[in-house]
Amino acid sequence: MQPTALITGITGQDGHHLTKFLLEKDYKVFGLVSGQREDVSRHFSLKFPEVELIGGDLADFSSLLNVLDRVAPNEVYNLGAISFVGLSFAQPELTSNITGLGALRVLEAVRKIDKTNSIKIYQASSSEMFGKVRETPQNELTPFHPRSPYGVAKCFAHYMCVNYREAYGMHISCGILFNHEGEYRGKEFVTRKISSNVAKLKLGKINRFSLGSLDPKRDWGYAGDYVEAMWLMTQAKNPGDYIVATGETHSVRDFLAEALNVAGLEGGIEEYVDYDVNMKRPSEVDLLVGDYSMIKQELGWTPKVTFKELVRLMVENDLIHEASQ
Ligand code: G4F
Repeated sequence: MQPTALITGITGQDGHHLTKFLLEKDYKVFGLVSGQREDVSRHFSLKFPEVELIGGDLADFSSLLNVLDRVAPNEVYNLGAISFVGLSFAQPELTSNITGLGALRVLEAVRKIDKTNSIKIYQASSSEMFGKVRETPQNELTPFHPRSPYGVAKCFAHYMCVNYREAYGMHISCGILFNHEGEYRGKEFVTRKISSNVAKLKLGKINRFSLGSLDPKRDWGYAGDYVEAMWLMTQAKNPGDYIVATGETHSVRDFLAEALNVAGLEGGIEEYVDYDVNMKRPSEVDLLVGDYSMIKQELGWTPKVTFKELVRLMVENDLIHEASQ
């Protein structure tokens, strides 16, 4: 029988990659979309006409019950969240409601609907939970110390998943995903902000642009690789929590320098980039790097796209995109 998946946050970056991945595996895919984002839903439907989008909201429990009742999925991927860390400082309550309580509503709705305890759940946990890191590299046993309302909300959601798994025997897995980027990344995130502005510089549309601190270091992988890890977790006999990362760390400065290099822009960072104090966060995560040996050993997952390939992919994509605007 054709497997069925329900994805929350389907119109986001990971939703795009996961939808493509599951359709290639012959899944019937349903997506939860909030009514306020009609333009986004229309755009998504043009790209993936075979996917059924259903109105509902992570802030509304009864809408989740209705969607689950109608779809009867084999797998639920909870990717929906207020995912921009910067915004979470300005809207901590909204972030807690959607990113934190939203996950709890999904768990509780599945528990109510799923009389045979057969639905498998994937929860998008995050390396932001490590925050002020206690050890390097971070692994599944590293304690959490979140540094943003987003990180705190993700910790809440993560521990709820662990509790529902232990309390009710549900098949719930959390992927502790480190930063993952690509062509569908929103322009509010630093990698896409860099790739799109570097493309504009190259095409002569702008002369300079602004960024916050260039010092923070991240473990950046390709989102297309990471959705395979999500799927492997839902296929596993036993659920679990896994680090999904590349094991390498690079600063924002490294990403910027490589992007300028790919575009063939010489002259150094100072020639193109100003410092924007407004990008400074009340508390920052300085360094993230993940140890993915557990998922490699248990589920056979490894990252494929390297850092340099990722930067090239994003800059080349934005050169095409910006040239057509
Ligand atoms: O691209 P960012 O906004 O990603 P951040 O905060 O690491 O969060 C992302 O990764 C998390 C996984 O660890 C996810 F959970 C989360 O949903 C999201 O996908 O910022 C990366 C770094 C930060 O240190 C930020 O302060 O870049 C620094 N930065 C410097 N200038 C900037 C800028 N970030 C943004 N967004 N814009 C700037 O101009």
